[in-house]
Amino acid sequence: MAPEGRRRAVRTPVLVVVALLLVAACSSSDGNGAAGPGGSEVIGDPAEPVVEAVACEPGGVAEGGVGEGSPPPAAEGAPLTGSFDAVIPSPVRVAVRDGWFVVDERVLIVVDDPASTPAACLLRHELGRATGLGIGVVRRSGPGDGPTGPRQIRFTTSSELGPEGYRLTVEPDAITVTASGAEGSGWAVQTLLQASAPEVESPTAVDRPLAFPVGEVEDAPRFGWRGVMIDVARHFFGPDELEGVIDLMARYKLNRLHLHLSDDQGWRIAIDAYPALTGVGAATEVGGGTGGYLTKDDYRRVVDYARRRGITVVPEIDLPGHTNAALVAVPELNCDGVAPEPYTGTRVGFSSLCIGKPEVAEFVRTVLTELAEMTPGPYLHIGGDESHATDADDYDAFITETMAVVRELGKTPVGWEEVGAVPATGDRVIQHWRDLEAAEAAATAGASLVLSPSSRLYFDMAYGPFAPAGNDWAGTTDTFEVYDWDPAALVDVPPERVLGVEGPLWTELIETTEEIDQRLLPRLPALAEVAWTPQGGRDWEDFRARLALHDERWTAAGRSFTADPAIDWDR
Ligand code: TNX
Repeated sequence: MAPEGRRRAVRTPVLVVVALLLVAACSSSDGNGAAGPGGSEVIGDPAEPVVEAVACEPGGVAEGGVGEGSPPPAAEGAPLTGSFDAVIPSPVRVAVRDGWFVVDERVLIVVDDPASTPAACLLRHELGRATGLGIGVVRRSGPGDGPTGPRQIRFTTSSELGPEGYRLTVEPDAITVTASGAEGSGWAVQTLLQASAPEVESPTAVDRPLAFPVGEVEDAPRFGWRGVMIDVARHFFGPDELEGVIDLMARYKLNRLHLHLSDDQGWRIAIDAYPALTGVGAATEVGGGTGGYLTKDDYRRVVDYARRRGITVVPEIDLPGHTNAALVAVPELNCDGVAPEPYTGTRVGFSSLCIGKPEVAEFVRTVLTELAEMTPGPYLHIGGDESHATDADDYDAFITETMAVVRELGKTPVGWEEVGAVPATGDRVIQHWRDLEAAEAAATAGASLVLSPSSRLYFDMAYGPFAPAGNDWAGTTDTFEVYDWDPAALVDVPPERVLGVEGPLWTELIETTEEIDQRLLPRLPALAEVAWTPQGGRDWEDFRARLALHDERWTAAGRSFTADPAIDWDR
């Protein structure tokens, strides 16, 4: 959706120029690129295109006061450049040529289709942060080419490119992004940013101009589900930390953020009908810390921040096990009506809602209804893992009923692989983590699969002797192990049953953003290439060489990472 914005529309060439000047003026005064108060439309020659200044939404991709306060620094000297050669995930086709497109104060972003506006605003925002420039964004419609002149970055759409696909053409004086829709436009922006110098990641303006290399990229993903899961229940992480993870996911074209919002140790999402869930159930976490939770506004903020970067949030309420925090907060969910003690250890499989009690059915329906209301994405994850304290027949009945509730709410149910063993019909997504046969049986019975094999993709596992911190029940997992496998060869099911892959980060042992970054970097880019690049286009040696150039980017962004010795970081 195009952002709501104040716009000024014009229909003559002279007024086009006026509009562009307005954009420039407003960019430097309010730091946000907003045109002045609008609504006045000037009717001119109908053969001319309409050009409207786009006000990128505050609080989203344009937050942070791009170009605010002091004028942009004098960006002088030789431009800082990058290359298409080190892009991760590896694009389907790259043609590198000589030359550069320099980002300077003359650059104008032109959007032909409102679907590309979020991508255009994201580019403006990212370049504004690193350069201090308040780059204008305008939207063109009607006949003709719109604004003429050099230094344009133009977004167009074409139905010829597949889902999420894009073509990116960089020339010394113009950049063209052609995409099938909003997602592809956004991924083209990420490719551009990665092809720029590491300084593009700087939180503040750098004093040399940035430049994009000349060349052409054509690209589309292998899988539609390219996920990361963050467990905010074992240790709580709030909107700022989650936005940091989203930034990282977006750079590497990952598009599903699975939020594990409840577990034995804490309940992390506000539900109006049960204030005690957060009033009581959020006050604990592993190790005895103070916990925390997302208000509904926090959650919406995270969902929106992700959406502007092409990422769908998949919220999970883990049911009917992993529910000690809910049982503490809402005593009637227990068979005997007595709340258990809060739990701050790391055991699993000991808690269960009291299946069959009307209060439990009402609780589940109410919680999922409130969650669905604030979730624009099509999925609700109902957990279903390790319900060892639930009777087997009760489990089947509960899961069948809960999947029906999710569908009534207009969403597709997602569950861990244990859910796949429940005889069921209808759309459902099963997340494999340990038992391949269970996942294959679920797919044979009609489910779609997301593959999170714990021995390869569990980011809570230690890397190896060089970085021993972490869980180890699934073995250690270094970057090579994350990278070197084919999801289609893992499971014996028709290829269309595999939606994609996801790397879960369980947080029993993780307390800080530094630790999150160390667990995700460099394994997250390896996951991203597994998810995006066709199998035939992937090669460990080639990936290793490209990855070795990314540590400068993480450092420029202020992030920690794990120096896996398989990578020649000093090259
Ligand atoms: C298993 S994977 C779990 C989680 C733990 C994780 C630790 C899964 C569906 N359940 O509850 O946090 O192991 O690695």
